[in-house]
Amino acid sequence: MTPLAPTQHLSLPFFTSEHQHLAHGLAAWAPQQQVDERDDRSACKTWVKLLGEAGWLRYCVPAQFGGALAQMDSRALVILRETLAFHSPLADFAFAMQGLGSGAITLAGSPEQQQAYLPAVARGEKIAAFALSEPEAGSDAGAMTTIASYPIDTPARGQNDSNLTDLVTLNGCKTWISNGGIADYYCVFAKTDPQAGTRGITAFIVDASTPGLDASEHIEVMAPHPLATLRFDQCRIPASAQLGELNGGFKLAMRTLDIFRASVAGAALGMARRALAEAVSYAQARPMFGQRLADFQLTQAKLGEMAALIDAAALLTYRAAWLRDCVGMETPAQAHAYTAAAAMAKMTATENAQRVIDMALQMHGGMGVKVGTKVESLYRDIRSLRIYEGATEVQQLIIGKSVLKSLATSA
Ligand code: COS
Repeated sequence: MTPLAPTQHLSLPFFTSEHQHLAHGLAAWAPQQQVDERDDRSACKTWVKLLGEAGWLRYCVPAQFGGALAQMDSRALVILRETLAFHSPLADFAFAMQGLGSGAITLAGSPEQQQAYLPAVARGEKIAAFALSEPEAGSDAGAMTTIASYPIDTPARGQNDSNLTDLVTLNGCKTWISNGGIADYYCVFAKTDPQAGTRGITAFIVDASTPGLDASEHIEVMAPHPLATLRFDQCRIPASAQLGELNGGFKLAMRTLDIFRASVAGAALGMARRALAEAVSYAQARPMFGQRLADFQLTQAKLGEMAALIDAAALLTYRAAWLRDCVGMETPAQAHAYTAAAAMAKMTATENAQRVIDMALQMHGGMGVKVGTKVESLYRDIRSLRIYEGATEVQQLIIGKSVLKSLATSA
């Protein structure tokens, strides 16, 4: 029987009664869904449809465009991802990518772009994707080489809006793109001023059916989910597809990733909580040397360590989400505090979850490595979270820079 996602932590002062209501509703809904996940692409589409129909995707966009809340709420995102990941990491993936793939439109889209994409994302009718990484530009996102060229003499959007039908041409390659191949559109980041480094990148919305875009190269990974390489070959889009300011794409990508960083920590937390639940139930049932596995002090010590690792990650995760929701990011000091807190949460929650899941697997003995057991799949599911949306090493860098900056300021 599937265990219920724990909800005791919702009494912490980070959360309101609305968050509690959301968590209880989702914790009851999630185990009732039966999705055959053997084909990750069709399963992901099914999850998007189910999540859309049940209204959970409405937390990915603001109320003005069909969302559940006036503004995106980090604590709600954390609760949603934690609870979904507890039940199905693929359901969490489907949810998260709707948010990440629409986040830049929420932050910087024109009213027309927001109206054209966000309500459909919230209903699960359009599948979204975020295309930043390239074969030689992962952590170093600014090193991307995909080029977006405006015809000579054609102003970019915002400079002269009468030229919105002029075409921008994309050439290059994006890889590790989640939802690649099943998405209806991609938020693509490309160089518009190749000499200007991170200040020469612009975002564009590219519909999946655009000629010159090939998303057919599926990448197989250890925890299957839709992932592809995108190739742009003379791919022409209207200038009206420009998302946000010309050459403002790098900051837009960073701001989008910032919103979801705390929620990646939430997903890791959900997987770690599930591993602990599996370990406890196995230890209580498994007879060994005339008693139960749970009666051994060695088992109790491990369970204690797992619980503490989870709580440490949870507190950092909820703090980061609370900072964004309740303190805000209006001033540079606030934005700086949140960015560092989100990086700490993402790093700690994903690293701790990997340790917790490994301990749970070890406790299961041979059963832990048997394909099809929950801890075996969690062991594969958690691994990529330490890499994507800013690897642990990138989070260390962000935190380190922040420490230097704060100490220099206070000295
Ligand atoms: N919000 C807003 N602006 C930000 C920002 C943030 N979170 N982080 C950086 N910026 C701004 C900086 O303020 C700087 O602005 P100016 O040009 O006005 O000075 C600009 O962006 C460049 O910042 P920086 O010099 O720190 O850029 P780096 O190239 O050194 O990159 C890291 C820093 C490594 C932190 C960044 O590239 C990063 O986060 N990489 C990970 C990318 C990632 O997550 N990849 C996975 C893809 S999605 S699965």
